Amino acid sequence: MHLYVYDHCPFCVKARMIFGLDQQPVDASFLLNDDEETPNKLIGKKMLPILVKDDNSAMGESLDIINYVESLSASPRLSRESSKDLAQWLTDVGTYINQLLLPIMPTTDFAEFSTASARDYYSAKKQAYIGDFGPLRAARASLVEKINHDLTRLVDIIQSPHAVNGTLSYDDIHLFPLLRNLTLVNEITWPTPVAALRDSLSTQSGVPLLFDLAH
Ligand SMILES: N[C@@H](CCC(=O)N[C@@H](CS)C(=O)NCC(=O)O)C(=O)O
Repeated sequence: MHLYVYDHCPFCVKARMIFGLDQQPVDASFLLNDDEETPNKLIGKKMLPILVKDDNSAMGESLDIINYVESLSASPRLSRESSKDLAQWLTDVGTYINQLLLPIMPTTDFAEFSTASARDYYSAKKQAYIGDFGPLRAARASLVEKINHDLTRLVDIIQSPHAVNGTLSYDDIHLFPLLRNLTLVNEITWPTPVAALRDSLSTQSGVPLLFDLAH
């Protein structure tokens, strides 16, 4: 199987996680962000992640990919138990976190942004819906303050250092990509239980954190 991803993309991280958690081998490659042809050919739209299965059929949508990989496993890893408090927390953080993270992405040394045209493509597309990156970058300190506060609220929601609800669930799949992308931001203050969960989910899934690329 082959998985096409962008390294910055939270949905792609969800898909990458399940291969590690289920110990299912997969080849993965990072497409340039302005490569429209490859995804269009595979699934008829410009969206990653995309899984090309062993029979050469292609599948989009991170949750469909996760469910497919789980269906191949003799012992699926993910409980469907979900936490209302975590869902609310993710909704709250979702109201502003892209304002912090999106402007950071194209200035980070990700494979998908290794050409100027790929970086420009991303910046133009994202600014068209989120607004100019300039003012958002200027608001970085206040956005960091907000997420640092919200990370302290997350502590009470975490049940175990190895899984947000105590046993691995779809909630871990929803939470980890955000924690991973926050490792790009040097000024984040990590409460110990949040850092422990972040590190454990990285180890369990085999998806590395991004501290080396932080700025
Ligand atoms: N519902 C999709 C969403 C995937 C998605 O939004 N992917 C983004 C990257 S984070 C994408 O490919 N957007 C098109 C683009 O970047 O041009 C899923 O869960 O897989």
